[in-house]
Amino acid sequence: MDINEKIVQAKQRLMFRGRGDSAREVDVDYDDPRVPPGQHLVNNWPVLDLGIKPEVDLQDWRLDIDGQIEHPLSWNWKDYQSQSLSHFSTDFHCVTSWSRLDNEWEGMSFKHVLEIVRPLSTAKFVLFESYDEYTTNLPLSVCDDDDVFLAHQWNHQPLSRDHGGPVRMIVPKLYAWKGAKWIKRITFSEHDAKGFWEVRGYSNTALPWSNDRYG
Ligand SMILES: Nc1nc2c(c(=O)[nH]1)N[C@H]1C(S)=C(S)[C@@H](COP(=O)(O)O)O[C@H]1N2
Ligand SMILES: [Mo]
Repeated sequence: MDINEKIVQAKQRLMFRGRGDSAREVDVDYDDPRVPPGQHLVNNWPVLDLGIKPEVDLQDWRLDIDGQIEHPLSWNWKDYQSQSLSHFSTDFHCVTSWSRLDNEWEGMSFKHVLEIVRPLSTAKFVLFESYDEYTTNLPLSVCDDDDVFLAHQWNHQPLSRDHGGPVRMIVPKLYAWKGAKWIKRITFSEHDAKGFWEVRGYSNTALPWSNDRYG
């Protein structure tokens, strides 16, 4: 599996293009209080990845959760499905400037994950790893929120491979790169470790409402 460096560089250019540049104001929808600064609405759902869309059969799919927790685990598809699953309706903000409102999801609340694995008091950060070798990182305090979840259905259909199926993370309050598609492993840690885009100049905090795009 090779990450497509051209795609990586093109995405970096897109992200940095807007830095301090008033020309981007044309994209701002001032009338919609749900659209963060510098974002515009789309009706479609663009696909963003590193040039790899891993194909993970349900019978091979595993989600490992490990690190500073009382109960490390490895869920297969049946284990995942037997957990308590919920519905979510959330907005989606990509740092390349598009936003998509009112997505309907089914998935597993991250609070439920935390109840099962029980982080130790030393756990302060969470690292997410994907089947395409993508990574992204978050403070545990940010993941421990009612609207953070693992998603396996979007608008009442199984989450497509393009969008990160079988299962991806969704963190609605942050730019979408913080939501790992094709999720494979979640590791709780004492220390922060930057993920794929965070080491390439994206913000470590990724707050759309603060226009917080670069690190
Ligand atoms: N595994 C993985 N997750 C990923 C990415 C990726 O390249 N690989 N790209 C991120 C970025 S930059 C964005 S904007 C969203 C895009 O999700 P979408 O393709 O479903 O719109 O996924 C995020 N999660
Ligand atoms: Mo993105």
